[in-house]
Amino acid sequence: MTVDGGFTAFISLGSNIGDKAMYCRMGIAGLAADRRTVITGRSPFYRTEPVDYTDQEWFVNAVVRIHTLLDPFALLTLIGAIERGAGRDRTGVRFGPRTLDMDILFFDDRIIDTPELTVPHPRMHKRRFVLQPLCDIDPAIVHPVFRRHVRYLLDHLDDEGQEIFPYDDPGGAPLP
Ligand code: PH2
Ligand code: MG
Ligand code: MG
Repeated sequence: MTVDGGFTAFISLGSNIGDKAMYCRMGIAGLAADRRTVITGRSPFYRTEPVDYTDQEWFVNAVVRIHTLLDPFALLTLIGAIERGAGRDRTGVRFGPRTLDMDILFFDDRIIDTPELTVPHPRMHKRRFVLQPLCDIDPAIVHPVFRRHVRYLLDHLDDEGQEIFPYDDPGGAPLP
């Protein structure tokens, strides 16, 4: 299905509490359930070493591509509602454990810098758990600030301390 006049966005999903893959699937299902948004690509799931705040459980991470009629701020509101529906509690430590985190990585090639929303995501270019699933969907996506393909950013990551492994997701939906 295609929709005229919309936008292409990439959204990361991450969970490190409880049934992590189930929470990521909830995030994807929440996007798909919105009538203004269509999932057009989905990466495999990965089991990933925590970064930034390392004293916490490993994550399950994935990325989806969507076609949406929502503007970036309406999309952010939708994502917040999906996160809350998955039991997200924002009282904990920054970068700490969460049932479901969904971040807007790219929104077409827009650059947005406001207190509520920064796009592209300000740390994505340093994170293997984001760049690898992005490359699985399309290695030729161009980062609009650095003007590099995501494949280039992945190949030039300097931090080797970010292990990621394929996650065997028996309950997962088939890839599109
Ligand atoms: N999210 C964070 C902090 N650290 N590490 C991994 N592996 N995966 C994440 O999704 C993640 C993280 C804050 O959003
Ligand atoms: Mg977030
Ligand atoms: Mg995040």
